[in-house]
Amino acid sequence: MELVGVVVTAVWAMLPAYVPNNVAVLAGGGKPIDGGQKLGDRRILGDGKTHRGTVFGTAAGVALALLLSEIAPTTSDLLGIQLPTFPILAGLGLAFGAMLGDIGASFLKRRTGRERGAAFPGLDQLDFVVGALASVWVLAPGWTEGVFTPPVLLAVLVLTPLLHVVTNVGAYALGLKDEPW
Ligand code: CTP
Ligand code: K
Ligand code: MG
Repeated sequence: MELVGVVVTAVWAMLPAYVPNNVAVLAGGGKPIDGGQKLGDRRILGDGKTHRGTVFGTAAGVALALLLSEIAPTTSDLLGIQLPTFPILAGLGLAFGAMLGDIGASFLKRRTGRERGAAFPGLDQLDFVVGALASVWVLAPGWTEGVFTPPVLLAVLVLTPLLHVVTNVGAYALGLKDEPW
């Protein structure tokens, strides 16, 4: 596959994992997942991880996966690149996995003494990628191995931090997010 094909496939395949965290920012609020509980003298996760954000974020990612599956044949013809469709377990793995990765990162942030909203460079940009890839590999291993070939995987690892920085600075500039990370 040519470079353009690899890059387009990488972004396409990761879209259901990119959307959940951004939707959670818009939909978040209400009861925190950790119920306000602490581990030692710090919150388990903090007020930034809510049931509502997680449910709406996951649902948005799954919905996008279904939509992409619908338009995959037409888009593939248009671009001359064979784009994958998403079995339901693949969509769920990518979307919920992205949320899980972000939740796991908050757990680590609290354990390392970082308050809600504090930056953790590196972790902030890759937590959801690791969560999404690990989850989709567990839920849909055959699909994952077929789509995330070594070049596509490399493109994901290079492009995602860049896309993450751009989206979050954008959301901050628009006043949607409290911090630009
Ligand atoms: N959000 C949510 N539920 C999630 C993830 C995010 O409700 N599972 C919402 C919260 O309103 C959160 C906002 O999206 O404040 C921004 O997400 P994020 O930057 O991940 O959370 P932070 O508030 O920065 O908290 P943390 O330090 O734990 O990452
Ligand atoms: K985060
Ligand atoms: Mg944050």
